[in-house]
Amino acid sequence: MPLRTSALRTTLLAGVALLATAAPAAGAPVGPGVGAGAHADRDQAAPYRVTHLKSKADVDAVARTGAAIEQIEHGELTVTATPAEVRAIQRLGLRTVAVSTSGASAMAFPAPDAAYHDHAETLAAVDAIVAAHPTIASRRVIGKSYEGRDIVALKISDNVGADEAEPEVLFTANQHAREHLTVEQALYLADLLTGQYGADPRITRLVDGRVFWIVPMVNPDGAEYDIATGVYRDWRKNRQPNTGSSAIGTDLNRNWGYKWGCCGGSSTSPSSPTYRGKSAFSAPETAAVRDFVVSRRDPGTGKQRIKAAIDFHSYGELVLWPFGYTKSTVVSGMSADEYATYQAIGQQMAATNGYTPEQASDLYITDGSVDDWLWGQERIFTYTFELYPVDPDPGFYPPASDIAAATARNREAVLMFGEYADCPYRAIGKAATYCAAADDFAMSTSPASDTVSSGGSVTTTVTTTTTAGNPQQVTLSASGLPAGASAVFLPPTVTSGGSATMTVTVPAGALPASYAVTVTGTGTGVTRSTSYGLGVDGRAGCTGSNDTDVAIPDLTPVQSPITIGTCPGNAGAASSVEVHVTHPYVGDLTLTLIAPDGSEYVLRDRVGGSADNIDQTFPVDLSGEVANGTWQLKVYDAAVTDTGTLTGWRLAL
Ligand code: NO5
Ligand code: CA
Ligand code: ZN
Repeated sequence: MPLRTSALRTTLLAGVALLATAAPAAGAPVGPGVGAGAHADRDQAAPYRVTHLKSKADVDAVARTGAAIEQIEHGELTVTATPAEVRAIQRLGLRTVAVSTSGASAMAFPAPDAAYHDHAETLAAVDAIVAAHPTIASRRVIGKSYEGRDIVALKISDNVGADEAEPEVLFTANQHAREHLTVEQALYLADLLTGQYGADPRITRLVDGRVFWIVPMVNPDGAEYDIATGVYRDWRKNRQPNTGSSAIGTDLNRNWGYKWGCCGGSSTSPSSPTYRGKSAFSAPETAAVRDFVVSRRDPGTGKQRIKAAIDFHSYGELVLWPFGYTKSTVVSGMSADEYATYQAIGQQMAATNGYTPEQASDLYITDGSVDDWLWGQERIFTYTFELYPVDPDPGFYPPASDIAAATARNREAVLMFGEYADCPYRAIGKAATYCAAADDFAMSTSPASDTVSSGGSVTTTVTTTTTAGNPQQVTLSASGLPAGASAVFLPPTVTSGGSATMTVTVPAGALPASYAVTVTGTGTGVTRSTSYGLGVDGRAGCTGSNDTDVAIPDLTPVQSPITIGTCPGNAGAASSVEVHVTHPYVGDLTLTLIAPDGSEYVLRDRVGGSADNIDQTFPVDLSGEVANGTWQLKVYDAAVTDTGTLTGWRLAL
């Protein structure tokens, strides 16, 4: 049996077991008639820790002294005892340590542990992350603790200001006050995801494709109370008083509303470390996190956007999955495939951090835990990590020098978990069965290409097809149009599966040429596009082409004619010459257009270096030329060695 089980069992389980038998005495402060003289000097009573207990008989014996047992935890008692009761406890062979109550002014962590973050430092760390990475990090207060401290959530994602259609991942920490290392784990993850964004491609992909929510301190009152005197108080619960009892606190991880208090996995006694509270969500801290989680349901579909969660605890080095309330694996609310998925991912994560993977109830039965609620109620794949160490020494209080290694140890497990968030069932090869394919669509145009005269317009049909998942709204747009041209879609937005007409209107002065137009459909989840070939002709009767090949020898000009006979008046100011030449060294070439009257227009003069070929449209102002007549394109190769071919040209006047 691995040590880690004995560690947790001899601490928490011992406390729970002891409490069960000692319940009548331990359940509440001891009243009149129990313990001689207990009433007389009650107002001299003060808090003490009682250590060196050997058995549950010792607990009973302490109770018989009349001291009020406030807490049984971790093999120790906390009592409120009068001086006479303290002496009686000492006569039992037990030790008493006065607990300071002067902790009204909160202290930070004791000096050697200064690297740990108390509540104020945690908020400051979150604020610093947001300040350093404002485009991918934001912070919100999701509620207040019993004593009024802010419970804060850090959001990390690209487009952090928007609710995008991305799987969301929740990390919570510090439900249990003394489990301070969990806060450091949460802050480590916050630093990792923001600090490595743009640097580590895997983290960049995750931040782009997921939304991370980090709640680093669910139980700030308890955490502050634990450190308030400068000596750790070994506190677990929150700091909410209980009516009818002087015992303080609810175990937040027994206060969640799925099968709350069902199964002997929590206590009804306010003095118990596992007190479940007077009702589910009676603690403001669990209610705040619940309300936050519920708020992440998509308002339209009602679907929970948070797909995966880890709640961090210490200690024991465990990866735990639901349910905690039952030893059964497959029950209502947990199918065989769901259980197999939990087990597979749990084992894969544990293989990366060396923890022990098991169902939560393999450790001990818990009811009202956060995992059971997140999964049972919200269907969020949820794990509990029990962090370093395995052993009671250093237990809940590892030295600060252990923080870096203990938190970085979970890097791989957490990244892997984030990657699974879109479809955990991938871990058992059943993505196709359980994960509706992402919504997707394709686009096409019919006809796929067309020509238009400048000053005219042309229409094509844009068709969208749903290729996966559900249809989505697609907004249409076009780019790559001639200068000044417009594309109008009717309707401008279609539901994928539908079609629209695209009318492209080309201004009179548009440069006649071939344009590769991109038609883009912006969907709710993805963006798709298709290309549309648009040829722009010049004025009707004013265009011509010559596709006869003409060899281009070295140092000898060659010409290719186009005769225009039906173009009234002069050529246009926005005329164009489209030229296609194959040549291995176009830097040798000069291109000249010769008008019917012999005037020359140099289109290109030995530029372009060593590039291959010319496929280019040259704008040229020919408004001083009569249009009709024979035009010549003259090509001159001014250097020896390389030769080529004029394969064709086009004139639009
Ligand atoms: C947890 C379990 C859920 C593992 C608990 O020691 S712990 O209190 N962190 N263990 O009992 O809530
Ligand atoms: Ca995003
Ligand atoms: Zn815990």
